[in-house]
Amino acid sequence: MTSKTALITGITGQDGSYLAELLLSKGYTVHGVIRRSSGSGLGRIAHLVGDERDEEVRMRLHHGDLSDGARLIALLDRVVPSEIYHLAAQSDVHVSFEQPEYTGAITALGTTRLLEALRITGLPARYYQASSSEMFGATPPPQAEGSPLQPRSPYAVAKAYGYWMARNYRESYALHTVNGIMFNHESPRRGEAFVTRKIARAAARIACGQQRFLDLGNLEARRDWGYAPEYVEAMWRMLQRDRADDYVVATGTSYSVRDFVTFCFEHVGLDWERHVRIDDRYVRPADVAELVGDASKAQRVLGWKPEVFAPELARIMTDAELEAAGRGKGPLPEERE
Ligand code: NDP
Ligand code: GDR
Repeated sequence: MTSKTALITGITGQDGSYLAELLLSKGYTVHGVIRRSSGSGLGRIAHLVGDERDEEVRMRLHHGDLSDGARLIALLDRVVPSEIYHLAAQSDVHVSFEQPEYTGAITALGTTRLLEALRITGLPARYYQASSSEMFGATPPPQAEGSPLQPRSPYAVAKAYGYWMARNYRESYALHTVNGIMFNHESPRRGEAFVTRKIARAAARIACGQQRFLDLGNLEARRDWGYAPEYVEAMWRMLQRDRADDYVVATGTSYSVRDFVTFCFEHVGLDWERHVRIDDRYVRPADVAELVGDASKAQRVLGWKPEVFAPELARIMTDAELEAAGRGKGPLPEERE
């Protein structure tokens, strides 16, 4: 067990919730930054939140926002973390086409605000930057640490900026900054707008008679989908190394959106072609055709390797949705016998 203190931005998100669990299990005191008006609420971390007055409670939440640099400085001053995990972002690629300026203000400049807070406070904390495979964009697979960044969305451009800022602060000010270049990772806690969760949820709800159709965009896009709890373990391992470096984290396999649909629908015994409709609203102005990560460096240096691949991931997510649908309202009225 450790007496380390970690600060997590984006603690209410998918990764933040798994990372908080992991760090608490290792004995860390965990401080999380939450927005006063959270997009996702405290649902994913409700089971970790205790009575703040209790000295034994090792998780604390603080209001803050990536748009507010002064608050980030005050928070670092107060919390004095030994490790900072910067996970917060406007993380939805599709939304980034609708809100490119906001995405830049939060996902790109929010990173600079936090790095500046670290530089100004002078804390010797290690810093993790949630970089993304989306940065590779048009670069053909397999993508590794040295592959060119050719981002194809405002989100990816913002992440590429954050990636370079983290490297720049390492080189200019000797800050211990680490980029985890994470390929897609999913779980039952994935946001509902992301394609895997949307598919798993629809398959389960259709099987339970609670929904009829699933509207999707590009079925041909191929992604390297891994399991989120394994990916937060890689984040932690990166910060335990004395040398600050950048690592790709991926499964090395790719499947199409159509494949993922097939896995989920087959799992509930349905023919997806009877339920899936193509809707142009979900087609992006530009999309990334295929991502397949080469995580051999993470395997060699961090001893990290994936255990869960897309077919099993689809089953895990669909089972979770079946359970949720079972607790739901039941079939649509007109479908009841
Ligand atoms: P989520 O979308 O689930 O979570 C995003 C988090 O950021 C939420 O806690 C959200 O808070 C917070 N946030 C958003 N805007 C602000 C803001 N202005 N100020 C403070 N907090 C804010 O993302 P994931 O957990 O899936 O991903 C974590 C990080 O990793 C993100 O940076 C993402 O871009 C990146 N990434 C994710 C990958 C994936 O496959 N999941 C792959 C590669 C990178 P709220 O609850 O208030 O909305
Ligand atoms: P992505 O994930 O853009 O890779 O970003 P998402 O699940 O949104 O899309 C994956 C692929 O599926 C196609 N697609 C659809 N996507 C959504 N969301 N909804 C649909 O209806 C739909 N139909 C087809 C998309 O066009 C795309 O090709 C995620 C986020 O978590 C980022 O924050 C992270 O950096 C990257 O993964 C790695």
